[in-house]
Amino acid sequence: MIRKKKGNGFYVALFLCMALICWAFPADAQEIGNWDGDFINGSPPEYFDFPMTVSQDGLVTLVTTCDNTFLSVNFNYLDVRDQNLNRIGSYDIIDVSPSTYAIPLAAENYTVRIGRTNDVYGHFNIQATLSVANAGATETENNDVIGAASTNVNNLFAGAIGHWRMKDVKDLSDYYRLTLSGDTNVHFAITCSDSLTSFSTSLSVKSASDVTMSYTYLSATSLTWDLHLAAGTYYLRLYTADYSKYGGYTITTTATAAVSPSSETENNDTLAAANAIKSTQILGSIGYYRDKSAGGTEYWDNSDYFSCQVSQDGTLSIEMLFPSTLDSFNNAVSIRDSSNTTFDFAYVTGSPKTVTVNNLDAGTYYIRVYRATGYGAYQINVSGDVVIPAPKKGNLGAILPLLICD
Ligand SMILES: [Ca+2]
Ligand SMILES: [Ca+2]
Ligand SMILES: [Ca+2]
Repeated sequence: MIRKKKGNGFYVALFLCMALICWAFPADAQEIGNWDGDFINGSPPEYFDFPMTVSQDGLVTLVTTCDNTFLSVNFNYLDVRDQNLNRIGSYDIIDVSPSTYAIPLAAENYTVRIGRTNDVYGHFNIQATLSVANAGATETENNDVIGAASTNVNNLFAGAIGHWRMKDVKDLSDYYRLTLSGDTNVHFAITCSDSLTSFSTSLSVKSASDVTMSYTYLSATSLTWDLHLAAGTYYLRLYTADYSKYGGYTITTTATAAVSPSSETENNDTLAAANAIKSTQILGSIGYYRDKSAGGTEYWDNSDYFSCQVSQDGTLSIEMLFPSTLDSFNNAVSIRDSSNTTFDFAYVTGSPKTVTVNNLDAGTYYIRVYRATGYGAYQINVSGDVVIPAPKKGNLGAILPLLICD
């Protein structure tokens, strides 16, 4: 028989078929143990131990098949033991064959013990299978406390909680670090196992000092969560307070800068900390949530101050453009003097909004954006008799003397 050499097309097709099969039929539970033994009527041993390695967090199912002479409602048991041979959680009574027992276990080494306490006897077989909680897990255990938080590429936070590690010890808490370089609209898309959904399972955003700033519940297998966070380092914590809950979860993060480039250097919340404008166009953002423990007195960015120089008998005019998320009679933009007295203001409603003050003495004046509700980016176009300082010499300044020497 003449065999034709298969072209690349064949392998591409084969790969596509395999990919389709894998997609259509997710990896089944994998066998991690298959053990046999015989209890002898009236003679030892009274139990058998089988080592079992769990490679990833998941649900381990133990199916025991045995002779009728071993069946009992009182005199036999099957359990999983930890590294100290202490029983973890509950156990199975084998009163029917086959008998099924499932227990969520973390990645560890365990011992499966089958035993008897009376003269039940006969042959048994135990099959152990592992159904991995999250094949795409990105967490690095042990991440139970804030100091051990994982940092993940692209802020993809995927893991599992609720699995036993040893007697009386479960993985109930996973921490992740999230660092933002500026005001950011953060969108979390969360999926989790049905066995984990609960109003006792929470996802919280925490400050660097481990104080909960906001939280949501994993009350459904798919949900979204939107936060508006200021620059800083935050921590995400997955936690379940319900011992019956376990499973995998995946959180994908979409982080969108509120404004880029920003004209602001926070914290600019007071007149004394005003940002001197470097251009007649100001780009800023307000209403973003902060980690108060990292400095500042308020959780929210509620005030932005900018300063500018106006020439003698001058006019200062500002035009503010803003999105609907900031549009409110609770928010205002104003022009102020150096004693923080308001000359004129406008509510942040119906973008764009203009404020103009005339006949100013030469000096420094201030623009204040104040927000009580909402969040978002804004643009302020400054006009009138405003003196913008020449930009500071950067690298050019360092190069110039060399040119002169030449
Ligand atoms: Ca975990
Ligand atoms: Ca701001
Ligand atoms: Ca501010």
